[in-house]
Amino acid sequence: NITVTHELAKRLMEAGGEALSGQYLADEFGISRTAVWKHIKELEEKGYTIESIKKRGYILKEIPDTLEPIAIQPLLKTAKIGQVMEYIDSCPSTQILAHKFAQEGAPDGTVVLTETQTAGRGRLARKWDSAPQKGIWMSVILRPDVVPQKAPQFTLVAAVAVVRAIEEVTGLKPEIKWPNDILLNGRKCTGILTELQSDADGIQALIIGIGMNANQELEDFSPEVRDIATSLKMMDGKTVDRQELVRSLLFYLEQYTNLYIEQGFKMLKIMWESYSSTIGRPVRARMAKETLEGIAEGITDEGVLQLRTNDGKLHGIYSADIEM
Ligand code: BT5
Repeated sequence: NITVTHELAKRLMEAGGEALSGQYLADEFGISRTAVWKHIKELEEKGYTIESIKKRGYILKEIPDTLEPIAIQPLLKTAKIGQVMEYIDSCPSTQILAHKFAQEGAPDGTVVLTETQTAGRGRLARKWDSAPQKGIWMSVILRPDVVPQKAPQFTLVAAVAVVRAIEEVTGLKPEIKWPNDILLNGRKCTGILTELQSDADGIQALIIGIGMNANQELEDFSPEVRDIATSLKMMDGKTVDRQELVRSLLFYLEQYTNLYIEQGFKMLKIMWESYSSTIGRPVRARMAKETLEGIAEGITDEGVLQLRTNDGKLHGIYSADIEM
């Protein structure tokens, strides 16, 4: 059954290249050595490369490049986020799926992952380009006990988590463009979309969508975004381990959402500002009804952008597209 295969993959991954004997595994799971062998075959059919050495046992050599839970969860360092993981090869949008799962009662911390989206979306119904197997297209369901007005701050908290994960896994140094873009060399490598399910009792669920360009080449992007987008691989020429990236991202997302819920935005604001490419710079903020130009002076404790126009007036910007 699936849980034994899952557990076996976990043991092999944790063994970190050491051999585990068939007898040891059989004893651990209370099954026969033949049954262990069958589960090994099942993993091989999924694309795992497992070496079996006479008298010593099984060594995991390679894991397929997939975002299936079985490849991610064993080494996941979180208590909550990602403990439940929904995976689907292809879907219109993980946001749509996550909304549905949330309505059906999916627990706090449920993660939805896919290899490609046919109708990936950004803010204001804009399209999100989601090349198959090249990125991380993910939605996280959170059920924090906070008022709906705080929802936009989760975008900023998630942005800090994204930057930390990219730094940790690749060594690259991304910047945050308020409110939801992560940039490398001025090009967008990640977008964040926070949506809300709420009623009279408050927030039922927050759906945090994260789209991260990992291993695309320029030609993997649609012509519309080729001039503005980049991937981690395009920055340093290295194929990034998407599984490690997801684990790191979920780890920091848990750390920082906990910090936010326990202590508010104060600490995170300091981190956010240190990664920001917006603050202290002249910017143009395009909003639904007007466009303002001025200096982005900072963000408030609520995450509202403070923009000072040339006439000296300070404006609080809640939502806009920023041009620099
Ligand atoms: C965003 O919107 O940046 C939020 C993107 C969220 C995507 C994730 S993927 C998993 C989850 N499921 C979904 O369906 N969505 C979430 P916004 O700030 O509105 O930016 C959208 C704009 O970014 C588009 O109009 C394009 O100009 C540009 N764009 C589209 N795809 C891109 C890509 N892959 N990389 C960089 N830029 C892109």
